[in-house]
Amino acid sequence: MLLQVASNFVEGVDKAFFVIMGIGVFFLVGLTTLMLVFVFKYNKKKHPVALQIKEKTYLEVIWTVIPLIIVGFMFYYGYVAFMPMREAPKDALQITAVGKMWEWNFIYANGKESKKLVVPFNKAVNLKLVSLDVVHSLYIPAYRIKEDVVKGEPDFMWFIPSQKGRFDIFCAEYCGLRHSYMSSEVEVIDEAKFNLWLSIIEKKSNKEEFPGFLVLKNNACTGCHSLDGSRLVGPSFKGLYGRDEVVLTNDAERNQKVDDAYIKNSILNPDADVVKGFNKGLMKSYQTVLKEEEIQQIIEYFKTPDEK
Ligand SMILES: [Cu+2]
Repeated sequence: MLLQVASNFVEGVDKAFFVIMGIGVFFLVGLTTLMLVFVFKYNKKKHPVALQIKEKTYLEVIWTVIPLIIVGFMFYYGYVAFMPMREAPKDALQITAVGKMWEWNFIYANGKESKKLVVPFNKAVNLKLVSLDVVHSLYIPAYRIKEDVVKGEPDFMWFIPSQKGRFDIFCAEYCGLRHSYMSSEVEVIDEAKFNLWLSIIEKKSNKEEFPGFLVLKNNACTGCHSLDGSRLVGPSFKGLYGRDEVVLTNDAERNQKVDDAYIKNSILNPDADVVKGFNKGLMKSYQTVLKEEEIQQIIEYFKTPDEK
């Protein structure tokens, strides 16, 4: 088999695709050939006077009815493949897929969260699609399914994985600076193995239990500021509190120790003191987004030392 059949939707979508492509190729070749034949057969040397044909009703009927039948064919195959996608079985495994700038998070019924989508082999899975910010699109090419994820408008997509293994997940709707990094994967495993995996809920580290950490996560701060020291759009949060930074204030370089006042000011006026080596104008002010209490929680979170 040329193509892997990794989900229950592969056959229908591929059939519609090849029917439409087949018709397209047929007309590309047919019309091109016919044009060349006509150029040769009816050129000016052989036919100096053009023949005018007027009002041939049967011709008009033919070139209306035949294309109608052809597009009817295309519609039929598309419809037959598409309709089952909108009817999820009632007993499907429910998982919430949360998209935010710029990562996917999969939340299971027992509260388990995972960055990759782990599902049992040959069981129907229903993903509830939720966005926390802009429009994303969950796309699993191997399964031939893709659905927009829009904030405030929860949607769903479902599938039955018919092959074990790992398959790519992409975000297929341009959603900002790190859109191209917004990928994940589906991992299809045996049901017994899946149940074991599902039952193990990793304990969060103490630091992640701070309310400030939730504030940072829910506002997608960690999309631009890493927690592990790696460089993203803005400076990393790792070891932030007490660090000496070289900042640019009104284009003048100066040293700044990261303290309460500096953190607060950087949240409210991000462009006031920009850390050297990073760009101005990329972060919005959180003046109207965060409450004073939440800013204090963030500062408390930064104050706690990193665990080893
Ligand atoms: Cu996205």
